[in-house]
Amino acid sequence: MSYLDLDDHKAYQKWVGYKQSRYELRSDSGFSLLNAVEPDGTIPEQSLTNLKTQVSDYNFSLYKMLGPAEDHLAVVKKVGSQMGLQQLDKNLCAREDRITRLSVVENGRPNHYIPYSNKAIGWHTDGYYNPMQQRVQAMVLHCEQPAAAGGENQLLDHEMAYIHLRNENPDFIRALSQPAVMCIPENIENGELLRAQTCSAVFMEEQGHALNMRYSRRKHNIIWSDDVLTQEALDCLDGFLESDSPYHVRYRLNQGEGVMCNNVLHTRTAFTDSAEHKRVYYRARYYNRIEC
Ligand SMILES: O=C(O)CCC(=O)C(=O)O
Ligand SMILES: [Fe+2]
Repeated sequence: MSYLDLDDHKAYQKWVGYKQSRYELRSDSGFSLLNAVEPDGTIPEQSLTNLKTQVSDYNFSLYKMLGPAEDHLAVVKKVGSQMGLQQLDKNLCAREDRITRLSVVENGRPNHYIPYSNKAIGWHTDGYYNPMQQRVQAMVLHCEQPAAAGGENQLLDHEMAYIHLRNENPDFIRALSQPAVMCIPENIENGELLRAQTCSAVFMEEQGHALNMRYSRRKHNIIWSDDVLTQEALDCLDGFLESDSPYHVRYRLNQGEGVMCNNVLHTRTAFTDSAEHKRVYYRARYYNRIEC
């Protein structure tokens, strides 16, 4: 039996109680929001324990490098692998090693994708358009350099969104667990098929014990089931995402800081670059989860 089983109220209530007790720890004075990483990307033992415990509790955790990195890309790779992340996603715009450098690109191919602009990005989980067999289950987002202004992220444990919806109406979970509730049309550029249409559920159970979420608040280019329940579930989810719940975390990454997560919901605000402060982030997406 699982807490994700809609008929198992006992397991569900126990899990909700557990999650809440873990969230209470975040306001303790000893709570470590930023966990140390060495400048070469090595994670000290105590830090690794903290990071893993936090990912197990909240599905995300933050780190901070103890000194300037020579090579941020190498750090991201190393940090990911110490968290047990190996299966990197291939992405249309990723460099050869499959980790994407995100910065404003004035000219060039990725120009029309929002991540490569200075625009805000709404609530989403990464790779919501990937084929099901290439589901993104974890990611690392790392700041090499913050913008001159703006570019803050919000993070929200997708399990808290699930709990909010299920408490409102368990049928919302049923609707959003339909295997084709969300369809992303194919991506064709200059007559070339870059990605076939993909349809999937929003909520799915992974390996019998973990929750994965595929979602984007973008209205453009997503076809949702048009039944009433799905629409109501989406309204309820939108309302929660736009609220200021105790589970929403707002944070602007400084140089050498990053987030590692089991693909939680996140956003970024718009930003302004200057000549000395051009925002550079790295984004690594993985097909496996951070297991603790
Ligand atoms: O630039 C950021 O802060 C986040 C980017 C992001 O969420 C994405 O590219 O999926
Ligand atoms: Fe993202």
